[in-house]
Amino acid sequence: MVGDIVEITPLKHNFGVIEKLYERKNKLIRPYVSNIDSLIIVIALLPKPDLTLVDKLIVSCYIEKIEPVLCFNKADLTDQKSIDEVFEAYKNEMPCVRTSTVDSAIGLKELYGVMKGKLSCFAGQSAVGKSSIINRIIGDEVMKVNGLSAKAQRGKHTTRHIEIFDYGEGRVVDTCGFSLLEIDKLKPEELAYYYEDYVKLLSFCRYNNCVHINEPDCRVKEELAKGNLSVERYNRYVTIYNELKEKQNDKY
Ligand SMILES: Nc1nc2c(ncn2[C@@H]2O[C@H](COP(=O)(O)OP(=O)(O)OP(=O)(O)O)[C@@H](O)[C@H]2O)c(=O)[nH]1
Ligand SMILES: [Mg+2]
Ligand SMILES: [Zn+2]
Repeated sequence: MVGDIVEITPLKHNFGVIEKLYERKNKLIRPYVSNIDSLIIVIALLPKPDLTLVDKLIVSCYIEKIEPVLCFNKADLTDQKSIDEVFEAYKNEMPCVRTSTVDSAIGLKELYGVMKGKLSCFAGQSAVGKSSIINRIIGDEVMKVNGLSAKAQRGKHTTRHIEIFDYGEGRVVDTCGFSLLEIDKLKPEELAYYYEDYVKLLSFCRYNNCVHINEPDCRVKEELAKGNLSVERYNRYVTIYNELKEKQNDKY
């Protein structure tokens, strides 16, 4: 896996043999990387953000003990208010940065700050601008970039390989865009433990194993009704819960 720490015996012509693979501190299947410190989840106005995908990536990060960062790129095309609306549900939990790789390069300094001294991996849908940001960070056109297909408003899957770059103050991995993700090895009733706000409220729910969906006297539902939690993110939580439930039912 890209990110693996190995011992090799060098052979001729830039070939080598892997002799030993060191234990991985974490790994993700999508993107397919190991040993990363933070995952920078990139969204943009176009392609239309799939926030369920974002939420699944965040859960995967927490499972693997990776720090998630939310990055809203192409900020030059969006007003601050629309970006803040998306950030609202995440900003207490993780760094949320708006960026642009064009014109005056909004937010890139802030992003550098978050990435400093770490191995950061970029992830997200095709054409949100992952490779464009990495080119700005490296200060060179190390990765090819490409536009959206005009008709479908979807990405063209320009990046087709995963590569680590060392830029002096840290290391960064570019990855291929994707739009589907399944969370492995998670029981539906475990999902709520990966939502910080829900964990904080659990002790106030009537049942100590409350999954905050159909149980009576659920504090999460009360806070939702009061407008203290994001209803959109909660609805996506229920979607992911149901997906995990279906997967579980398929198994037995
Ligand atoms: N307006 C605007 N366009 C941007 C910005 N960043 C990237 N783009 C454009 O968005 C398109 C996609 O950029 P890429 O960097 O190739 O996107 P990617 O996320 O690496 O895509 P894949 O490799 O397919 O996963 C290109 O046409 C870029 O020029 C930005 O900040 N503002
Ligand atoms: Mg790319
Ligand atoms: Zn509850």
